[in-house]
Amino acid sequence: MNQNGFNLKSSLLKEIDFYLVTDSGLSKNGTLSDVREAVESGCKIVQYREKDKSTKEMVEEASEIKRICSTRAIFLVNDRIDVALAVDADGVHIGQDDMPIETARKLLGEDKIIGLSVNGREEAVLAEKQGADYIGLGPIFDTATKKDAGDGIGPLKIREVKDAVKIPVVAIGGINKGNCESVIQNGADSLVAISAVICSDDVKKETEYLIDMVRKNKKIGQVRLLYLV
Ligand code: TZP
Ligand code: MG
Repeated sequence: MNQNGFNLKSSLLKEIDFYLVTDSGLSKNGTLSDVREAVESGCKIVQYREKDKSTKEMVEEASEIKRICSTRAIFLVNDRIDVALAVDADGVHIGQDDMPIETARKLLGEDKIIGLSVNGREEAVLAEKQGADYIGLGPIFDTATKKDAGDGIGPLKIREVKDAVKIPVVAIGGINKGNCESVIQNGADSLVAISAVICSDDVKKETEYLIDMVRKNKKIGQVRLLYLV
């Protein structure tokens, strides 16, 4: 529970649709503008991902993002536990080669959110066992945004992972308007689309489109389940 009485972990489970990840190197209008527009369009989770900035710059930018997210969106920091602690972010997103999750948990405490990147079922099951609050599964499709991401695993892998864990599964990597429906139809709780959103002319429009698409396809999935029962 944060100071506004907002239970972050339960809202993470219920409310995530489109998940914004920032990248100042790719952004057309700048990271702060991307965050502002996405949050105003209903995005409920933002991850600040910066690879080349100084720690000082990151702490300044992260405090501004935290202010924009306020009570409207969950705010996570990629990799940098120190930056997350410095600005009292809602949590972090870490990769397989970052700080071990148990150590991150000791530093951040039980109330903060920790997301872990995984590439398949085995890593997903381990992430859940180690206490991850959600997993980022990918790359689903080939992507040029993360040079060392490897080949796309394909949307069918989402179902396999989803069936193996209880925590939310966020799909990432090469997702765009043309392929996003298959991602949700295969069971992802949420999706990240970095370049498809922040390289576009209209971040608001892209965010709204993706949120609508996720909600619509989740509803269709629920109706299908009802008919199967
Ligand atoms: N992790 C796995 S793929 C990826 C990250 C950060 C990049 C996703 O970017 P895009 O532009 O949505 O393919
Ligand atoms: Mg990382």
